[in-house]
Amino acid sequence: MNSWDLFCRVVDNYGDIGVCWRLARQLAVEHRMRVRLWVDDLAAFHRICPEVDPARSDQVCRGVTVGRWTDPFPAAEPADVVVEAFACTLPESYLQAMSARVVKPRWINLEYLSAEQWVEECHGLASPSPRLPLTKHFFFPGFTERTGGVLREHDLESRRRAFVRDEAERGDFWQRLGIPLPAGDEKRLSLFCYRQGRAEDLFSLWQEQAERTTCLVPEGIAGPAIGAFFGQTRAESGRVFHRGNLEVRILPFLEQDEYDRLLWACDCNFVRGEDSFLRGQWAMQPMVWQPYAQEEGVHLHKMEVFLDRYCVGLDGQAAEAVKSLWRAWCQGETVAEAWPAFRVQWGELKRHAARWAEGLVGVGDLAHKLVRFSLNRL
Ligand code: TRH
Repeated sequence: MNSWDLFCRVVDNYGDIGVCWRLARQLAVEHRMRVRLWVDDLAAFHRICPEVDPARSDQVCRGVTVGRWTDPFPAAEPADVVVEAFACTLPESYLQAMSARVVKPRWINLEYLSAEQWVEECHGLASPSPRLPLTKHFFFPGFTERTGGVLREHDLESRRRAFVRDEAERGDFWQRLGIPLPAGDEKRLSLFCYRQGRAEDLFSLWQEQAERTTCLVPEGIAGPAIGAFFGQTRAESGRVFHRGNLEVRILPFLEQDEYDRLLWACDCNFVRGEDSFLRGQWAMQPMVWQPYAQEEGVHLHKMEVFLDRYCVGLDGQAAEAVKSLWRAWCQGETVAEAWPAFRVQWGELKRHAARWAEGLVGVGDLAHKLVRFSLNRL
């Protein structure tokens, strides 16, 4: 079970490729697997990994072979283990090649991360193909030991700890971004969100706060709010806007490991979707999550079940502050009241974030569990 093919379709945004790229790297580096990652949109991939050349159909990047997923699909010998990320539907010619193998490949569908209870029951279920001699297994990431766990590189926490303890390393980081070191009472926040969040409310509160606030926004995010609040139509990377005690800086989209450092370096992080959401948890700072919007408010339910888990052990007021802010932020309601209550709780929320992350280690690393699953369970 040494060769792996991972298939990723970039639906929209960066979560699909973000998760697949982390997993591919982990399988190659930590588990010494031969990994091929098939991606249909190399331009999106290039934004989180600038080493990937969108013009090349076949390349090796950090130990992973990256192939362009074209239609028709190129002739390729199937790997021992085939991971279909997020039900992306394998190319027919590749499925036929899998069927033709004497020893059939392990075929695993990697699902989205969810805190819902049913995930435990569905994790590992088999689905025999009605027309081919192949069986697909469902692998569900999740927040309990009985799920597929969450992605966590073995050295993640040691790298994070070294970074937060080493002033010089943090200084180098800010310098690379072209941002001065934080001043005495300044607070830094990263803001990665969808359109429904009322960022202009936050800007309005932060400009009036006694402390200085620097808000770091990836290029292309919160554009309308920035435009409306600062009266600017251009918000490309490198621009800096001021009003009152608030400074908003537009960052280029960062390489994935550099984005992790941003989360470690900020006092509070607004995260979204799946991958930044998890990285926000490993950063051990107060965070605000916006799930990816789904029909009929399914995402709001997912947020509530996560909140139920996340708030265990938080004192009543702090838990209420988290819930109120996340709910308002996700539903596009004003955060004018919820923000100050949340800000007051930062000390408690930071301690809690560390406890939460320590507990999360116990659910197991997804890449490790996936390797075991491919060997034992099928
Ligand atoms: O981009 P997203 O909104 O992705 C979403 C979700 O994953 C959602 O579940 C999925 O259904 C949908 O896509 C199709 O948010 P997410 O999951 O946080 O992914 C962003 C990725 O981009 C993550 O790997 C972190 C990375 N990133 C960088 O590498 N550099 C950056 O500067 C930023 C802001 C993000």
